[in-house]
Amino acid sequence: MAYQNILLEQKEPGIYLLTINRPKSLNALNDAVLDELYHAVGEIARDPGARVVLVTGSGDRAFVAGADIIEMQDFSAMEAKAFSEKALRAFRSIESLAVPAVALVNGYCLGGGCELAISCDWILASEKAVFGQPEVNLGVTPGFGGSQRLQRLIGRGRAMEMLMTGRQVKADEALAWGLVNHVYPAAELMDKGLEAARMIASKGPVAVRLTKQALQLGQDMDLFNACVMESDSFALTFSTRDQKEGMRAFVEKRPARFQGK
Ligand code: DAK
Repeated sequence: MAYQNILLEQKEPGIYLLTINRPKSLNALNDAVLDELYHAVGEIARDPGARVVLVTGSGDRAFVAGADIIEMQDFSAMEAKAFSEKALRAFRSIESLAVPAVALVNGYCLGGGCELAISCDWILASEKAVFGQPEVNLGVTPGFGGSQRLQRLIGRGRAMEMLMTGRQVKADEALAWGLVNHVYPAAELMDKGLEAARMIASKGPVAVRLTKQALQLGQDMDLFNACVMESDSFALTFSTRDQKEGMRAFVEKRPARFQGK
């Protein structure tokens, strides 16, 4: 598929960069972007050599400044529902992607943009990043999972505050709240993202995938069953060549050469 609104590139073997590319609209998410995003994530999912995807926004002003208000303004309730479901499908595909997804937030990260970022596995931010859920300013609720994912990520009180006030949360506060993992000068964000991606790509690929799966599946399970599920993943890794190689390399005091098998 030829994309009009996103860029999908493989920066290095196994390392994908997915860029929302509507800089004139501060990368606002419209119907077409959501379709392309879903399709692109499917492409990555079908690549057995994929190791990690970095998700970012084009230009130096915004990650994504929300759902496209121009497109949404005249929606009927049923059109709004279809739009919301399209976003939920795309974001769920990132969340359930076997390999890790890391958001590189390079500017405004509002509404649907914040909902996209928190569908990734973690967030690296530039000092210019600004987070917010300003839906209440527009007379609507979040529609792309924000009210649910945000409270699971940063706790109920902080999520309530962001969602009830629409207040913009700057990078340093987002760091203190655990919304982002690290904050970097804007010029360093991409390099730091690639550094993290290389680190992930150098690890046992099956182990990385199963670890993501364990965290994703386990978060809504009771602790006992979640630990049983983790134990099964652990056991499964012992059927891989990577486990043999990883442990042999440790014993032989050399770097492991993983094959993802
Ligand atoms: N949609 C469409 N265009 C946008 C946009 C957006 N979200 N954000 C910015 N733009 C466009 C602006 O219209 C402007 O276009 P031109 O006028 O140049 O043609 C261009 O991007 C540059 O923006 P500004 O001129 O406004 O730039 P400033 O630096 O002055 O301000 C800003 C930057 C990010 C503070 C400002 O643009 C802003 O407040 N943007 C809107 C932020 C926002 O409210 N985002 C949407 C949040 S709501 C649902 C329920 C809810 C939702 C979806 C579905 N269902 C139940 C179905 C809601 C989701 C949301 O995301």
